[in-house]
Amino acid sequence: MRVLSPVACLPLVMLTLLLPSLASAATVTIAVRQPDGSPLTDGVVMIESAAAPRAVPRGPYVMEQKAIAFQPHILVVPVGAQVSFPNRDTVRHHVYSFSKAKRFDLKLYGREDQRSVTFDTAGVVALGCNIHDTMSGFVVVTATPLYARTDAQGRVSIPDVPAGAVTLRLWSPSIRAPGNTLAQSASVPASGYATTLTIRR
Ligand SMILES: [Cu+2]
Repeated sequence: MRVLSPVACLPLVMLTLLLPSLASAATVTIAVRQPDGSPLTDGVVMIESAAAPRAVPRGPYVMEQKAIAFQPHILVVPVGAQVSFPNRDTVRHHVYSFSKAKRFDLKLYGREDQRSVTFDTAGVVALGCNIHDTMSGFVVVTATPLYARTDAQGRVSIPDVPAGAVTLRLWSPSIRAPGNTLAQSASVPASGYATTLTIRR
């Protein structure tokens, strides 16, 4: 019988310690449908799991003012992210928010001028411009690193979700519910999880 030396055993022990955490991470796939069955393309899906680490900002995060509009219309960032607000227009903008998650006011500034704001509380921050009433945008600030925007088919695929109990949270400005949010609990098996969320009228 061959006896393993303590040195040869060491990698095995390390592998055993690593395996459970690798094996229990699953991919969650969600299709989001509007009441008429068409895909919801401006949704943000966030998965809350007690076993997930806290989201870490990896910027740069940019919300432009371009052609008298916020671009992108919706920006998702982790808590603590610093977002710059460059003005790409020839006119001046005055960006503000009255949202609970972040109140701020960037006084009139002109072309290629830049201001930045740090978002330190999770929640949805609605943006407006004091000069242009039609300008509307959102910064969605998330504490969980497990998030994604729905694509053109209304789908998200989120890897590395710890197996076990989670809360699926869906936000979209078009959802007519408190906080424009729908929440649902789910149990994610290690083999992966797929579901369809349909927004009620
Ligand atoms: Cu403006």
